[in-house]
Amino acid sequence: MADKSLELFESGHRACGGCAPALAARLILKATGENTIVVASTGCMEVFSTPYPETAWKVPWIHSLFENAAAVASGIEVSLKHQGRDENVICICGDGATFDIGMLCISGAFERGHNITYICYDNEAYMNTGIQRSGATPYDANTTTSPAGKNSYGNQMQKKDMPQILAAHGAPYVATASTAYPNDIVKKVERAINTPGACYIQIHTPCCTGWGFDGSKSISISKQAIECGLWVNFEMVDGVVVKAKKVLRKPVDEYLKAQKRFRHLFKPTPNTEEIAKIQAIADRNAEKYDIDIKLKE
Ligand SMILES: Cc1ncc(C[n+]2csc(CCOP(=O)(O)OP(=O)(O)O)c2C)c(N)n1
Ligand SMILES: [Mg+2]
Repeated sequence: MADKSLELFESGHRACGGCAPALAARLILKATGENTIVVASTGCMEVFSTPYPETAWKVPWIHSLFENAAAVASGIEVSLKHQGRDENVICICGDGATFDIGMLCISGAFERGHNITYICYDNEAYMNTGIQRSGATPYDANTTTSPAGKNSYGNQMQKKDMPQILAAHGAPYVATASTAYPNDIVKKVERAINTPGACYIQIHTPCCTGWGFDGSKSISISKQAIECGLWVNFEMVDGVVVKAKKVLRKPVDEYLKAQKRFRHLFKPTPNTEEIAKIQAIADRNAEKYDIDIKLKE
């Protein structure tokens, strides 16, 4: 087991104060330890942690393109295997890289079943290039390419279900996690690196700049997402959900109100019709993953 006292993702990088993806990176490396090679796609994390000639990574780290981290990781894994080496090969990539442009390479890597762990830090948009929507952007979120205004309530597409897509590839272990629960991230990454084959973890990592909230609130915002059911923390083994975090669910309103990307839903008065549609998404999640704590009558 890795020595968790080690800080393998150093402070002093250039992330925004309160950047949840940076916290996720730190926790991921606590789980993997030093015997690890990280493959990173283009995105905020790569940009803020590796401005040449500096790096925050104290493990071998490689960046190639926005779209091909899974292919790079596949090649590294095969090469290590031939050399009889046992480093953990992990991808740490944004949601744009994962849900959209990298899908082809990810699908291939999971089909071939490389012994890699692919981790998506999901900040729900293309943040590095100026907050454009991605396949992970939630319904009605305001982004620069799904602007809310007179004719639109923001992003009109539903968040793509990546965990289910990768489970359908036959991934032996698929999990979701959140920076609201740091120990849970560490445990799930440990489980993934110790499971042979291509495993997937998707971590909800709020972006204070892109979502519009004060950086001191990153953790409370992640908690609110779980408490209302818009984010569910679960684990799937061989395609079957084996665990999902139960909650005493609150309405989605407070979570939405806390972020500027949903501000248009409350001004000048609450748009009850649109908010009800978002509540229905949370209700569907709750039913699908059976997360509601039922109080005894
Ligand atoms: C082929 C290609 N298209 C577009 C870009 C520009 N680009 C760089 S990072 C990025 C967005 C990354 O989004 P995401 O993966 O969600 O990471 P985040 O910045 O949100 O952390 C884009 C569009 C690129 N580098 N390469
Ligand atoms: Mg992103």
